[in-house]
Amino acid sequence: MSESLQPALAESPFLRACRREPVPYTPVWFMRQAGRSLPEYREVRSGIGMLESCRRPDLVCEITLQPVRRHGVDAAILFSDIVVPVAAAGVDLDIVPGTGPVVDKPVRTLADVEAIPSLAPEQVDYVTEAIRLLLPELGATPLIGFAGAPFTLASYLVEGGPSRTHAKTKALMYTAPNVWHALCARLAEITQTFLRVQVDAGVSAVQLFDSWAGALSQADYRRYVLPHSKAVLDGITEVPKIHFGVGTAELLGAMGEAGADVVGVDWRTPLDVATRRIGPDKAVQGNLDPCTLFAPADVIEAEVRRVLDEGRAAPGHVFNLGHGVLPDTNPEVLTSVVELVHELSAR
Ligand code: 1CP
Repeated sequence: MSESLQPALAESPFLRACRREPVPYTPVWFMRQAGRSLPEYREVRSGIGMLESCRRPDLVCEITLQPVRRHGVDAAILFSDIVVPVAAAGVDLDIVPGTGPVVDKPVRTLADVEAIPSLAPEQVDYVTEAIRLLLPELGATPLIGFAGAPFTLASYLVEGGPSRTHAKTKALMYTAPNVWHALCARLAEITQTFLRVQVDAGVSAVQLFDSWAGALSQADYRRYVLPHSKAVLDGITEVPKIHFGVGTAELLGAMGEAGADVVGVDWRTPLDVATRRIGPDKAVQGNLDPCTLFAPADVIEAEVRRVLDEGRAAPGHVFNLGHGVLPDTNPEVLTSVVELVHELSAR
């Protein structure tokens, strides 16, 4: 990156909002902004498996840039997946089209946990290389690095694939807490290394996805999950940290305590209510319902206004959806939401 671009990057609306500083307009990006909603994504991915595409720096660079070019979003997110570091460490898994991550031998015992190797930074050299390619292309647009939090990763490893109830995961937690904590500690270490690689390569912020933490009561979250997520987040001090999960209304305060600068909120909790739960020293990110994008333009505009209004209660607001872009979303609607957010929030 050229030296002259660095001040503009540091003062970008996204990073200013993360730091709870005044912004010229509310910054916006979308979780899963790179992906199947974009025809240009489907084209470059055709015939290439998901994990393989995450390991090809040229493809990662191109796919990460696509939504920035098309929508003019205020941040890019590295194209990867939460299971990439676990696969890089040597766990036998695949990302199956239409399903998601599938693990060959689910983790159930202490021996299974001990067989999960650590991640050596060199095992994800392709991530460093992709970020090196991306930074000059992005200029003053911040790049967000990310990883999966221990609970959400553990769920895939214990269940063997996506789960609605996370029943096997919770059963392990309750019946063999020593195995559970050993598993989360190992995953926290892998996640920590993966985020460290991205920060060292120059990402401007990180997001820790604990997408499925909302399946837990607050008491269980605090007991079984928070210490491990906190260990991950405490290890990163150089850049703003976003912490996100779905259905986490009752966990928002605790997720902030885990060490986030910005707490991601899904569409179920209005941002002013979320702010009261999180406290005045953290920014919020969210929270338009991804399904709103299938509504007529006047409904979308009213909802964008509502989210912006409720977001004013927070000391910093990064506009986003309440969860990822759904694959059949019309990309033109996403572009129009970026324009609307910028227009309606201009100060
Ligand atoms: O643009 C971006 O946001 C970057 C790309 C990205 C991110 C941030 C991908 C690409 N995956 C992720 C994170 C991720 N992966 C999360 C956390 C975010 C969230 O809650 O949505 C989770 C839970 C996963 C796991 C995963 N990987 C799923 C969900 C399965 C389930 O349990 O419901 C799926 C479908 C995948 C595969 C995947 N990851 C990414 C893409 C584009 C795809 C689809 C690939 C394909 O179909 O070939």
